[in-house]
Amino acid sequence: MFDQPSLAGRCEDLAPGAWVLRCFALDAAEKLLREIERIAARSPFRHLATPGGKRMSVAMTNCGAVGWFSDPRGYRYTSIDPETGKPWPAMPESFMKLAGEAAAAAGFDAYAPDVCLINRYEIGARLTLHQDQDERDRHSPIVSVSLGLPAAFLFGGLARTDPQRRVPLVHGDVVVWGGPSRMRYHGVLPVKDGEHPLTGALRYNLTFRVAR
Ligand code: MD3
Ligand code: FE
Repeated sequence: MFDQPSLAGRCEDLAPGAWVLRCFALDAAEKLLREIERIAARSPFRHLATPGGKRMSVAMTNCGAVGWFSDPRGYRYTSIDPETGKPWPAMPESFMKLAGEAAAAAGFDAYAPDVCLINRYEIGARLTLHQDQDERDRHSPIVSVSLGLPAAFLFGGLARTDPQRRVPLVHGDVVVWGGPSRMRYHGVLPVKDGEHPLTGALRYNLTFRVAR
C-alpha cells in the first residue's frame, strides 16, 4: 500500500495512513474553482462562530447531503444550511470524481463522501490545532484538496501535545488521511501574503468526508 509503483514520485507517505498526492488536482483545478463559485452563489461563504463565541478567520461553506456548521451551541452536521434555510448545494460530479480517484490512489476503494466542506482563507487566516471528530464514520478517509495560495499545514499526533511536523501544501496538492492518521491533530498556519493567478489573494481547501 505504501509503494505502489504506478505512483512512484507522486505519492508521498506522511505517516501510516496519510498520503500526499502532489499535483493530483492540477488538471481539474479550474473546473473545481468554477464549481466553488456556483456553490457559494447558493450557500455563501461565512465566518462561523466557535462554541466559545469566537469568529473563525476561515470562511466556510459546504456541498453534499449534509454540511458542517458551528455556532455557540456547538459543532455539528446539518442537512439544511442554517443561513439560507435550504438544503446545501449538491456535490458536483467533478468533486466526486476527483475525491474517488484520490482515495483509490491511496488504496481506498468505493469512497462515497456525503459532504465536502469548503474552506476559504484570506491572507492571515488560520486554523488552530484540532481533530476532526464530528463525523459518525471515523474509518473512511478524509480527502483534502488545496487550491490557490500555498499554506503550511501542521500535522501532529493523536494527543494535542504530540510533536508537529510542517507540511507545505500548494495549489493542486491532494492529501488522503485514513486509517491510523484519521484522528491526528492538525491545523493550518496563517496564510502568507501573495497572489495566485487563479484565486488572487485566497487559498481554498476542499475536505471530503463521510459524515453519516
Ligand atoms: C489530518 N482543513 O477543514 S485539510 C478542516 O487546509 C481542516 O483547510 C485544513 O483541517 C485546510 O477540518 C486541512 C487536511 C486535513 C483534514 C483532515 C484531517 C488533515 C487531516 C484529519 C486527520 C488528520
Ligand atoms: Fe480538520
